[in-house]
Amino acid sequence: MLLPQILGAVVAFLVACHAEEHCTGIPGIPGTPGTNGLPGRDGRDGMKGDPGPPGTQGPPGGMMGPPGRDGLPGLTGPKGDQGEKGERGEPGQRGLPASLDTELEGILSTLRHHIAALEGVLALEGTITRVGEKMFATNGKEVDFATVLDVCERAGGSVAAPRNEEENNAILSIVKRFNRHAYLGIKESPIPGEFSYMDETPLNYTKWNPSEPNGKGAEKCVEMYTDGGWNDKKCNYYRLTICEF
Ligand code: MAN
Ligand code: CA
Repeated sequence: MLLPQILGAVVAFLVACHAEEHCTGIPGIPGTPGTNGLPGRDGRDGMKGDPGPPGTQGPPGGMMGPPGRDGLPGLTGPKGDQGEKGERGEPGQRGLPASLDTELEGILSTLRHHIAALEGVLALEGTITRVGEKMFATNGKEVDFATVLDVCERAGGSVAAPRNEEENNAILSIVKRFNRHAYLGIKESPIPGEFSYMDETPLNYTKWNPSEPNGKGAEKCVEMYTDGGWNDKKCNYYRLTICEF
């Protein structure tokens, strides 16, 4: 109770007491105020506030990782096509004439000697014979004409074709040595009875046996008899292989 109120109460009491016969004692001084009570209940929710400022941007959803390491090398691929032939190189330096190069002369002399020795052995066996620039040779085998052609070409030569009497005799020496007929490098042209060399040039020498050629287109190859005479003959017989080089 505040001081003015307290004084009011005292005054009111004194006035009342003075009016009556019997006065009761003076009321005591009001006690001290009590302690505060417990906090009251929560009040009602306030009004909704304004929206806050936007937040900072977060990290992107699926970020790409760093590149991986290189893989192992692959298998070797197939060989490529052959390139085009290169241009011809510059000619080399001119050497000494063989006659002035003593070392080269020595080598040549040895080679000549060795070749002469080998030729001698083969001639002794009767498998080769030399006529001028030409050499005739046999392997001693009897085969059909197509095989003679093939064998001679593979050896780097061609089927023996006599261009004159001397060459005919050289081939004859091999025919006699093996006692076998041999096909010659001569064939019938599309005109029956007309014969040519394998390159189709006309014959410049012949040694037909009497009454040959008589095949009239049915005997397209030519064989040499053991007396050196020629006979037109079918190409599928087995005859001695003789090549020329
Ligand atoms: C066989 C064949 C012919 C040849 C005559 C010769 O018939 O060899 O090529 O002309 O004999 O009598
Ligand atoms: Ca004939």
